[in-house]
Amino acid sequence: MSATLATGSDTLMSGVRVADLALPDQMEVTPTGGSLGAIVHGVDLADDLPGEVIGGLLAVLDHAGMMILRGQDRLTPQRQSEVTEWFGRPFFRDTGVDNMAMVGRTPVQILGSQAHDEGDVPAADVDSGGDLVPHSDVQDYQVTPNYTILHAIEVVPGSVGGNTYWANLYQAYDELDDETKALIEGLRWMPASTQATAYGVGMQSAKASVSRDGLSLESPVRHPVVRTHPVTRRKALWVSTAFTVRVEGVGDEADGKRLAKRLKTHANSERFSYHHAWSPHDVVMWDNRCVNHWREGWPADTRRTMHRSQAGSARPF
Ligand SMILES: O=C(O)CCC(=O)C(=O)O
Ligand SMILES: [Fe+2]
Repeated sequence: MSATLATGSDTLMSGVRVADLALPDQMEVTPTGGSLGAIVHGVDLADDLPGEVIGGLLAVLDHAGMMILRGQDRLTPQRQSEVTEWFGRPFFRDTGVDNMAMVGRTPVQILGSQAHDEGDVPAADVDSGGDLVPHSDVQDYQVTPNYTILHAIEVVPGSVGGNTYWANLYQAYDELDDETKALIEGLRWMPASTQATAYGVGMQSAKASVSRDGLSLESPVRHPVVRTHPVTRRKALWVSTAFTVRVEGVGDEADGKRLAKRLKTHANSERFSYHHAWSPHDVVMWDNRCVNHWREGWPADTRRTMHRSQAGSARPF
């Protein structure tokens, strides 16, 4: 299989070499050697970091698609929310049917199947602990978050589950045949509605809205099948298993669903993916504009807690 876009010893997912980013000496950046991502050493996010280090982190993430910083045990939720703001305005779901649980009053979300034991969080508004299929975040919205940040607080051994996977969607696009590239150029897809998405994952506020208004499946949102990244200007095959219902502009609805299915199957090919087995206080950041992610569930009697934040947003093009 073509490995032209996989990361090499000095090459990031976008094709840019780490050396060409002219990073400050303090930062040590190692591409994972897999299909995307880089590991960053020498940066403690809790420190008062100089601007060139923060700028370096932003540059690495834009070119690596995903970035791992280990051992961030001094990162408080408050500091995570400040770090998140380096990447743009914090992003929150806000339609009223899709509330997510927060860490107390700090604007950082909590993902963890046990969170409802610990306070005033409605049980159904927290993570179910189940498998999540490949997606890019919040594709039920027209304006979607650029970046997601997870800080692992409690983890389960990778052997019992809870591993997270990411996929390189530039590579997925590049490996399409020319005929398919020509077919999908300029096409758009319709995602699952926010109400259906929130209802599907069991959020209380969505249940109330569905019992009042019924379940509306059609969404006004349309996204490009081929998304261009604003920094690297590379093309990504931007479809997801969780959200992409049908492609429009190719025959009837059944044809649109068939094409969506074919593209999703391709985007989910194992060779595009990289997986991470979590340790406590790993921080992983990813770029929703060019990678998909998914994760394995974990046993109900074990605890896994993530602090999650998102920043920056744009209308995909
Ligand atoms: O729990 C995880 O590892 C990832 C969950 C997820 O899809 C997300 O945080 O956007
Ligand atoms: Fe996600």
